[in-house]
Amino acid sequence: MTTNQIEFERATKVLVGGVNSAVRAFRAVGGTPRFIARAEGAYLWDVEGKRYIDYLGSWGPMIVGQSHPLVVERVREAAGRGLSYGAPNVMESELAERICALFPQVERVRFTSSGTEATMSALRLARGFTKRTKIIKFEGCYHGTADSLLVKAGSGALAFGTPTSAGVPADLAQHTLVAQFNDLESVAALFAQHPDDIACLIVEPIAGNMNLIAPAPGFHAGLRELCTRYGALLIFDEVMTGFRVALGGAQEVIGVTPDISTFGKVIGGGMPVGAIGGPAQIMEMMAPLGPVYQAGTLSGNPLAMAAGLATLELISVAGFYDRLHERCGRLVSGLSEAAAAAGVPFSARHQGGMAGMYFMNQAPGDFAAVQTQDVERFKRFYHRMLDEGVYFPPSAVEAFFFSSAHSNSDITDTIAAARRAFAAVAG
Ligand code: HOZ
Repeated sequence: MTTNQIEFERATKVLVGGVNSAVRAFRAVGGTPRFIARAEGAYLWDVEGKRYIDYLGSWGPMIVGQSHPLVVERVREAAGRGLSYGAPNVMESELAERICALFPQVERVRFTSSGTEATMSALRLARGFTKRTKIIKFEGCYHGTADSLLVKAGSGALAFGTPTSAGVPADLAQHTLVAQFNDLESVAALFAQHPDDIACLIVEPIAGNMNLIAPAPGFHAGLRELCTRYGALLIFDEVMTGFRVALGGAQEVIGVTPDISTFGKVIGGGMPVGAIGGPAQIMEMMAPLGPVYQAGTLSGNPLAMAAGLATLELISVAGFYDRLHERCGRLVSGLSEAAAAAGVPFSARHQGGMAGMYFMNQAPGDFAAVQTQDVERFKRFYHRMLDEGVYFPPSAVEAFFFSSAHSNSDITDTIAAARRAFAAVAG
């Protein structure tokens, strides 16, 4: 047995399925998960000492690469001043000021410890603010594991064939209305059916949990118009896209302003964090100013704030996102060319440092289309790439992530490995 296999067997005896987040168990690709011993720059090393080029990036946060010296230094300094206070610290205000400056409609921020907590609290806030019960989400969009949002969810839930989780009471699920991404008619029909009952519509503005699905032109403008017309709040879940596809998130790319935004991942620089942001009028419905209760012992944790501030400093340098987009584009084009050379039906696309690859000829535009890719071939490709020392997210319905730490030779090496892997899985 390999050391990874030994460690997985050990883990399965004490951790559910051997993991602490379902998608890590490799069920969607088969085989043994790699146990990571350390990470630096663009690389991960497993417990066997094998090095991988890291396109998982902890599912998004590691936009400046792993263990960036500035981030580590700031976290060390913060740790020296205490790990958690359960009382205010100045870094919370500093990070909130940065977010408010970058997102014009965000006047107030509430930090949480995870993206799940942020989206869950955003729903409660929207329901409290509008005094309505129902929400709209999209099939295949994933917003973490709050009960109301685990209905027709994407990501791990989708990969494992349980997009609607057991344990979500039907009484609650009935208030989650499900529309189709990039299909405004499906949204308009729900609003027409429930004109006075919909508190909010939550959407990943660039969907990243049914692989990466780009919004069709006018889709978000249409959502904005419908929400305004029916008095529902528009929530952009930017946990994945925020500070990842552009400094101002997907809303900067798309040019549509939501009522509430949720953030996570990059703003914690790899530490556990989430945030809700919006206009004061809405946000101040939250405790201690308003009746919507929201709280958390570790919210605004000093280490997470320090890591987030350092990461924001690094990504705010002029030209950062142009370079990230250009270099990620080079990788994506190289993958497409490698697939074409081997005659493998394949497509790929990217925005900033977030990308999608699809084992089908044309990049999909909706949930139904992404289901038609050749998942079996993806699985074989996935393992070939792992053998080659390239670590992509272990599922055909996940996006992958590029960082400023990836060098030209990382890109070249990845494309060369892909050429061999595509050749092996052609036919
Ligand atoms: N948002 C990530 C998947 N797309 C979360 C990863 C996880 O579930 O661990």
